[in-house]
Amino acid sequence: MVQERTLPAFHGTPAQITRDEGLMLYEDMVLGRYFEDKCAEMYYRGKMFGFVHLYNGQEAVSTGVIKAMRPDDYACSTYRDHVHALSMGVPARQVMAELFGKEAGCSRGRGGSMHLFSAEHHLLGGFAFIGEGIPVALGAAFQSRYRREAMGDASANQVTACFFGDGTTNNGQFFECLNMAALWKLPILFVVENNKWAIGMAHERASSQPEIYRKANAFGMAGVEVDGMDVLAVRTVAQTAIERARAGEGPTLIECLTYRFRGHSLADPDELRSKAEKEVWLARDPLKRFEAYLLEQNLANESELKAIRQKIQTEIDEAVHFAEEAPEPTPEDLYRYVFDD
Ligand SMILES: Cc1ncc(C[n+]2csc(CCOP(=O)(O)OP(=O)(O)O)c2C)c(N)n1
Ligand SMILES: [Mg+2]
Repeated sequence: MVQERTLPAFHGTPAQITRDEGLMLYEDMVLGRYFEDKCAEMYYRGKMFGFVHLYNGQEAVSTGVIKAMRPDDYACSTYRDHVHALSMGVPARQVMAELFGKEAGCSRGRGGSMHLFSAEHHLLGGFAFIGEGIPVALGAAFQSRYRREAMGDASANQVTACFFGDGTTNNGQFFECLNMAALWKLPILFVVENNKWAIGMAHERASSQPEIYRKANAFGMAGVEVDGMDVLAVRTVAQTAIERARAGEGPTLIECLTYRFRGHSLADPDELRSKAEKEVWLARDPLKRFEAYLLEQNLANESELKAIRQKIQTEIDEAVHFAEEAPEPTPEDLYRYVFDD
């Protein structure tokens, strides 16, 4: 048996969430999972081009953090961005159309899988370069504080969630931005999705201190590790961090221990990770665990959960149909959106 850094199973109590909250969280996780499964299918059928990085296995992080935020809060993603976009409320059809390179996509078909963006849904972008989103998120958090305190706009109390991977925490931008965020007490959550691997590099081989949350300490920042396969555990930690950020008490570094169920991208044969390791983590599937919790706690019954799954499947089939039918960008528009009109 491989030794894995996991946290004890989270024992939620019925009072912890309401039935409506439970169903909302479940629906968001099913949406993320089914959307990605459909992407794999479409990619292998030659409908999408370039690199496509899926989020299967990590759903509890996106749902746990983003669904604890307000709709006017901000999120910044990486190239593994489809599910963050969906949790932020970007319609599945707009995300799918973007992956198909269509004008109706959330980035007008110019971005593709790694560059989802929606001003309307406060999604600050997916970024192909690792760590590139961290200073962008820092800027979003800075403008909230600046508008509120320097410009007297009392409504400017938005919080920003910045997602990135374990490998990315060895990049300079991570350290620079943590320093500034702590110094200026910015309303930001640095959410590390520690899935143990950076393409084919094992986290322990690349990091002098593999317990990433401890790095917060160097900046006088709150740091916490959480079971990233447990949506309620993530949600609880996120709620505390969001409250702290909104109250002007500064940032939090949240390390979510999670795992990706597929290769790094759909072009990766995924031959480096051991079968034993994969089995340990597959047994902790966040969607299955939460489903069992909802049933055990009598927050939902099997037929209600099935109805949600069917509803989401229909939504995704419809998104594919929409993306297939949507027009291609026209050649005359090749230089549009390159510079601000
Ligand atoms: C600045 C930069 N350097 C290198 C790369 C190549 N690269 C793409 S993904 C990746 C690994 C990132 O791993 P991690 O941060 O753990 O995220 P994960 O893929 O596990 O979600 C690297 C090094 C890149 N995209 N950008
Ligand atoms: Mg990783």
